[in-house]
Amino acid sequence: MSSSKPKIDYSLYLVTGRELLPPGKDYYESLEESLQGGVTLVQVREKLTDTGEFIDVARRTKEICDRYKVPVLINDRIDVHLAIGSAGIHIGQSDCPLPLARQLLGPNAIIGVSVSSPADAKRAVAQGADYVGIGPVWPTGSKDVSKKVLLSPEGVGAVLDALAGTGVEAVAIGGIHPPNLQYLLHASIAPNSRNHLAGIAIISDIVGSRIPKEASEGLRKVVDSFKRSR
Ligand code: TZP
Ligand code: MG
Repeated sequence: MSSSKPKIDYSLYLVTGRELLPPGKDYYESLEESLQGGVTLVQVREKLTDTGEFIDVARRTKEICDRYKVPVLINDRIDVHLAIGSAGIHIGQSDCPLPLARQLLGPNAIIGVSVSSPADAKRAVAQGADYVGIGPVWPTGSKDVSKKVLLSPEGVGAVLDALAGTGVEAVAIGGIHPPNLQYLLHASIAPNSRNHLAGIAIISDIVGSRIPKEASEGLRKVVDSFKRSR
């Protein structure tokens, strides 16, 4: 087991969601194709109530990702993270509080937090988050965001300003697809600090694709060219 914190490439962060697979498409096949297309980080976010089943899915997911040297994070479930030895977890605002998660997992686990405002982001930084997921940016079918404020790229930029100089990286999430990606990356550059996104987190554009390799390649190309230009 590694004794130091892994360095994470947040460029193309795949969040899983098996219910969005096209009919007949196998979850593991889709995952592997997306890794071939350039996914750099994977979060297992499955709506499984059976813990044994969740552990099986997470373990197999990690076995596949290990072959591509891509780290795996587990949504919310500290027990599943510990069971499979993943790189860390991702928590929402009403999941296990970050200070407790850090205490339980130790300094070397990656802990990411969902944030939707500059205040959320500042709190996450103060409490030791490794990265934040900023969203929802736009409407999406993969999560009920009906009671959430949709941030738009300008709202993402305000959160990025709050992170400037902290060393905490950020991805955006929610309704991101090829036609709006370029706009998101440029329009979200923080107005006061020029801080920018480290990457994007995606469910449906990749998981919902019949050809996840191509979907991932397309997104990755845009992110890479944006990051090269900064
Ligand atoms: N958190 C905010 S929006 C969202 C999550 C998990 C879903 C994003 O999925 P998609 O399909 O990429 O819009
Ligand atoms: Mg959660």
